[in-house]
Amino acid sequence: MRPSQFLKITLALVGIVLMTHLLSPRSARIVAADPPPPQSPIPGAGPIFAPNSSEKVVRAFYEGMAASGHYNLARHWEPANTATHSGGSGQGDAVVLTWSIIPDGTPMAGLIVIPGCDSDLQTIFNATYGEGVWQAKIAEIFETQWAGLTGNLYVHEPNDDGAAWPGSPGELGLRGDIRIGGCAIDGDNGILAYNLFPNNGDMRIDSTDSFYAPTVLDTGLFNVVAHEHGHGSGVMHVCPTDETKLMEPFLTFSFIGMQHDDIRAAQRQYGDRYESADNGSTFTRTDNDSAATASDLALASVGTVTTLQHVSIDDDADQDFFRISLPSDVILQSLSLQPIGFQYEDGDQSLLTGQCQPGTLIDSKLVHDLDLQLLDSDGTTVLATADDAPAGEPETLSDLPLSMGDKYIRIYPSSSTDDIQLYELELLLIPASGPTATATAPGTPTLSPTPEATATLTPPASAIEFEGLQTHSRSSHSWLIALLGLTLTGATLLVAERRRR
Ligand SMILES: [Ca+2]
Ligand SMILES: [Ca+2]
Ligand SMILES: [Ca+2]
Ligand SMILES: [Ca+2]
Ligand SMILES: [Zn+2]
Repeated sequence: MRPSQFLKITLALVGIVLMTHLLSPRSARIVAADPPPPQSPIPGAGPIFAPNSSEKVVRAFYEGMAASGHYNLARHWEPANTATHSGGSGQGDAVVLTWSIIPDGTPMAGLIVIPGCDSDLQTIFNATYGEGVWQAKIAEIFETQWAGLTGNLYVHEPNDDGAAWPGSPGELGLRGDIRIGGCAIDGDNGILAYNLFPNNGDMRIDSTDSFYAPTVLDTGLFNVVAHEHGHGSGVMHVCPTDETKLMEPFLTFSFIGMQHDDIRAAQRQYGDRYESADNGSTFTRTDNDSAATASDLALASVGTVTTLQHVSIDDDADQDFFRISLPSDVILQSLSLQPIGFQYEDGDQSLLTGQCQPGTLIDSKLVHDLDLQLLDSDGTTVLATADDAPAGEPETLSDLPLSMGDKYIRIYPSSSTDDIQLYELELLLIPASGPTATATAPGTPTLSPTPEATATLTPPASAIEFEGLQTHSRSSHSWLIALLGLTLTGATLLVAERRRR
């Protein structure tokens, strides 16, 4: 998800132009307020402002809203209101969302101070980015970015009947849950796009804004749409505006896509990608809160580290179970659970002025004290537990022989904070037994130990030591045997194997 160096350079130039405006005294610290809660008489909508938006523009948008409260997270999608009716409606539950692009000419109703207009997004974006190009980028935002970082599943609905926008519910074969269109909002800069909250989710892009140029496809357009769908998933703006979070009110080119705080918000709502609603064409929600609903962990080959990133315990009740299927006996060399986070300021916005309020310093690494267990194939017998480390510190299991078959990794919180803790998991398995070398020494070898015992090789994590010589791979083992003039047909083993020190 990182931009190529070329893109970074190109877009940095764009960014500099915009930064000049951002730093002007009038607009330097103007940020937008949280949109109204979903129960407001006016449908809640979250905008994103160009970096050089004037205070007047931001104020006008928010003062028109009948806000009565604010939240870091707005409403979670309810599956009953989606085209597939799939997923869960509770905090941390994944949902299935379909998305479509409305046909040009579809009337888009206005919002507060913004007049309505007819969508011209397809004509303008086809000319700007090329037909199929920007559509593929939007698909990537849903299907790779959002689906990759949450439990949600996104399905492109190729049809859209041009029904009233916004607020026509998704229906399979007819239109998506999230319907994307665009037409003039406020000319260049100011508002770049806005999005309605669940259970509406529709997106309106300021198609006539000169912000949208071919050079911003992978950064600017990506961040606009990924940010707007944040609102469409029920995630509010976050402060301060220091260009570290996608859900800040102003667009930034400092990164692409969701950052740490954004991932926390999104997974708090919909769980991590292993808590997925994706179960093939039936869209049955799968859960990994027990061994029975464990997620299958695709193991790297034995001897190679398997890493899981961007996963989380999303509240005080979440547990994550991963099934590993061992085709043979192995040794668990290490299984490490690392809490992920750091200290940063987390603030809200004024509902009236759109200004960012002073935040509180939080440490997202210390939310939960996470613990780790390894369970046997019955899903209940505990083979090992690691729970000594406090919040913020890793838990590790190591040097554990495991018999072939299913085993379960269980991650769980031992603390009761109702909040999200991101973590990473690292697993390294090595063979329980490697190739056995048997050979007969010619002459009168001076071997130590004496060529009686059988030694086991466990490459590549081990080394071979023989009479002061040390080698580090299977091939050098063969070389050593050849060097010593040994034959492999003999009955007596002579290679002493020892772990590399
Ligand atoms: Ca605009
Ligand atoms: Ca989880
Ligand atoms: Ca779980
Ligand atoms: Ca712990
Ligand atoms: Zn926004």
